[in-house]
Amino acid sequence: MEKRNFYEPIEVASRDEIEALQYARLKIVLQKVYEHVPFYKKHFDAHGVHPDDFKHLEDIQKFPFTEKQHLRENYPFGLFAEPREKILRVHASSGTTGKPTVVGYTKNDIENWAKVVARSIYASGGRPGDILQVSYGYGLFTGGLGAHYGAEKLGCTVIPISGGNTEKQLQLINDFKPDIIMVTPSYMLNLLEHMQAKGMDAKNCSLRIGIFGAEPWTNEVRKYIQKELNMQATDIYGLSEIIGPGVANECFEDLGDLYVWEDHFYPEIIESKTLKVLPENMPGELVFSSLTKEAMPLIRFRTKDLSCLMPGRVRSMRRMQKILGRNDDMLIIRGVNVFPSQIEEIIFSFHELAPLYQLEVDKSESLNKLVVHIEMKASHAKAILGQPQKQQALSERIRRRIKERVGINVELHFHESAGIERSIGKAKRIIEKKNV
Ligand code: DLL
Repeated sequence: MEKRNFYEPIEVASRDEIEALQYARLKIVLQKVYEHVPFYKKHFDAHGVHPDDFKHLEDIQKFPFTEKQHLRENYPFGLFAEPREKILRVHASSGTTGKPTVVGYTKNDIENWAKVVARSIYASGGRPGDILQVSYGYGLFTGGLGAHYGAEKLGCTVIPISGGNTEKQLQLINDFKPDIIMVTPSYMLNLLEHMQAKGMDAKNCSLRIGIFGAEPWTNEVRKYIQKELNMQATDIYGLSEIIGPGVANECFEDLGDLYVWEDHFYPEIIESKTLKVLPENMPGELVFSSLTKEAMPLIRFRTKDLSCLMPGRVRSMRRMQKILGRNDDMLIIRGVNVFPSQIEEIIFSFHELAPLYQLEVDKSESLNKLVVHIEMKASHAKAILGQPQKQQALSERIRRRIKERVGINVELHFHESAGIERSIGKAKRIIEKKNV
C-alpha cells in the first residue's frame, strides 16, 4: 500500500487553512443563494440577516435553518440556484409522505461528489485498481450512482450491479472476486445469510473491505460482519439533500468515528429544541451548510441525525460520531426514549439469534408497548423452538438484558426461519402492528 494516507492534501491541511477556505466558500454561497433563490432571499430577510453580515465563520449562526419541509414547499426545482439547463442530474428521496424531495447537480457538483466519494473509498483503505462491487440501488436514490462515480474517479474496476438480485450478487462475488463492496449493512447481512445457506466460504471470499452506510448500524453489526466475512467494515455517511454518500467517512487508520469532508460541507451540532449551537463533544442534531454545491446549495440544513463533533486525529478535518439514530426514529415507550440501535446491540449479542429484528410499537394499551420481532439462527432453531422450556429461558435472558440496558419491558415474538422481511436496501426496523 502507498505511504500517503490521504487522497487530497486538504485532508491534512492546517486548521487555519481549512477554516479560511470554509469562510471564503461560505461567503460566496450565502451571496449566491440570496441573489438566485427567492426562498433564501425571503428567508434571510424574514430573519433580518443579509450575506454582508457574514464577517467571521461563527456568523453562520446568525442565519436561519433550512428544513426538509422547505424542499417540499419548493418542489420540484424551486431551490435551484442555477438555470435549469445547467443541471445535469437530479436525484430524489422518497420520503414517507407525499412528494419526494428533489436535489440537482451541475457538472462541477458531479465532479466534486465523485471526489468526496473517491476520498471516502481511499480513507476506507481502497486503492486504484481494486475491484469494487456497488450493491447500493441505482436510480433516484443517491447510493448507487454516488458510489459508482466515486469508485471510477479513484480508478477502481466497478461492478455496477445495484441492489437486489441476490443470487447474481453472490455469483459475481464468487467469479469476479471484488476487493470492496459498497452496500447497506442490512443488505450485506442478507447477502451473508445467502452465502452461508449456499455453503459458500464467506470467511475466505475475496472481499477485503465493506463500505456501509445509508442507515444506522451499530458496532455489534460491524463485529458480526467482520468476523463472518473476515473483512474490514467502514462507515460512509451522507444524505441526498447535501450531496448523497460521501459527506463523511471512517478512516481505516482511526476507526470508530467518521471524518467530515469539511472543505465541502460545513458541520454544526445543535440542540434540537432550543436550536442553540453546541460545542465539540456535545451530542445533538447535525446541521450542514454547502460550501461548494452549485445547483442547490443549502444553508444550515437540519439533518435530524444525532451525532457530535470532535477534533480530527489522522486528518485535520473534524470527526462526527457514528450515527446511531435520528430524532424521528426515537420511540417513546412508557416514558423511556428508545432508539432501534439500542435493541440492535442486544439482539446481536445473542449468538442463538439471527442478525435481524423488527420493532413494533403496540399502542393498543394506554402506554406504548414495544414488541421485538426476532428469529432464531437456523442452526439453533431446531434445538430451541420445539422446546418450550428452552425457548422460555432464552426469552427471559433477552428480555432481562433489554430491561437492564434500555430500561423497558418488551414483548418478544419469535418468528419461523426467514419469517422476518430481509432487506435489499435500507432496512425497515419499525413496523406497523402485525396481526400475528
Ligand atoms: O442514504 C445517502 C447514502 C447512500 C449514504 C449510500 C451512504 C451510503 P438519503 O436516502 O437521503 O441518502 O438518506 C439520508 O440516511 O440523513 C441518515 O439518517 C441515514 N444515513 C445515511 N448514511 C448513514 C450512516 C443516503 N452511515 C439519511 N449511518 C441520513 C447512519 C445514515 N445513518
